Amino acid sequence: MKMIMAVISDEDSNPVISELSRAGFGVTRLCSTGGFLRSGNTTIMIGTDENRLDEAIEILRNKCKIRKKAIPNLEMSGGMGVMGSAFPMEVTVGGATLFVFNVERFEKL
Ligand code: 2BA
Repeated sequence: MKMIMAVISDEDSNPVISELSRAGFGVTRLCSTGGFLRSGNTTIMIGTDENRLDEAIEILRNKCKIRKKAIPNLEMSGGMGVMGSAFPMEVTVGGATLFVFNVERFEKL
């Protein structure tokens, strides 16, 4: 068994989760915050048989849209978080950041 942990945009989370559920995957959604933008994103956990791993990843690929976003220019300020300055910068957001783990044991008690 495999566990996919995917960080996705909040905007994509409902269509992704609906499609995964429709296809019979078990999904857990976690509210998360990106370390760089310090804004909300969604992390989903999908436990699946290895033979359906690519199918789950294909759903993520099809439903997670890549977008450009203008944000205040970011400066890290010694532990005080992210501060804005005058000139916006463009970052790519969306898509999905995936981590795939081997699951040693899976049980429902
Ligand atoms: P954030 O850390 O908020 O990053 C959002 C987007 O900002 C990133 O998208 C990337 O396009 C940009 N970005 C991040 N660090 C940057 C930097 N130092 N300079 C310029 N631009 C930068 P993604 O790479 O697609 O990441 C989306 C979210 O996935 C991240 O949100 C974070 O929550 C998670 N993530 C990405 N890589 C990760 C990793 N290696 N480990 C854990 N979480 C990760």
